[in-house]
Amino acid sequence: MILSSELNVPANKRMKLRATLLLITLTASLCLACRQPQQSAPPVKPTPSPPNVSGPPGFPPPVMNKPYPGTGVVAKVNRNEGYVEINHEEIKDLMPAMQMEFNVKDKSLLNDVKAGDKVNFTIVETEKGEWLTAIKKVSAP
Ligand SMILES: [Cu+2]
Repeated sequence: MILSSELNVPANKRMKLRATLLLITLTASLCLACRQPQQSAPPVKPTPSPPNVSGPPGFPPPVMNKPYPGTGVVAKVNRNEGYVEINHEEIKDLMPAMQMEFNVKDKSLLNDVKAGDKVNFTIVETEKGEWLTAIKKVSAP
């Protein structure tokens, strides 16, 4: 048996040799490890980043330029800025019940409604935003 110290190799080279052997051993065992059948949890599906036009949770993405009918009670009318705040019921396939402001396509739509009125209205989604395109008083408070 030949000991490494008996070889005519300088001490620093022997160290390098040992380090190399260690590296090879480590690499080999790592390779074996990665060939083992995977027992770990199933791969996690990548979560796609939500598109800008996704609907609220539980609702499909809004269909552009499709009229969505809604019902609610007017909370506030702002004719100068052209919006109306409505406490609305669920708008089917668009959003759950909530109180929110809608910009109106035409400010004159707000001429005949005031806070407290129960209304039917129409919402249209466009690439540039959400518009209230029609509003009709059903009953006054
Ligand atoms: Cu809403």
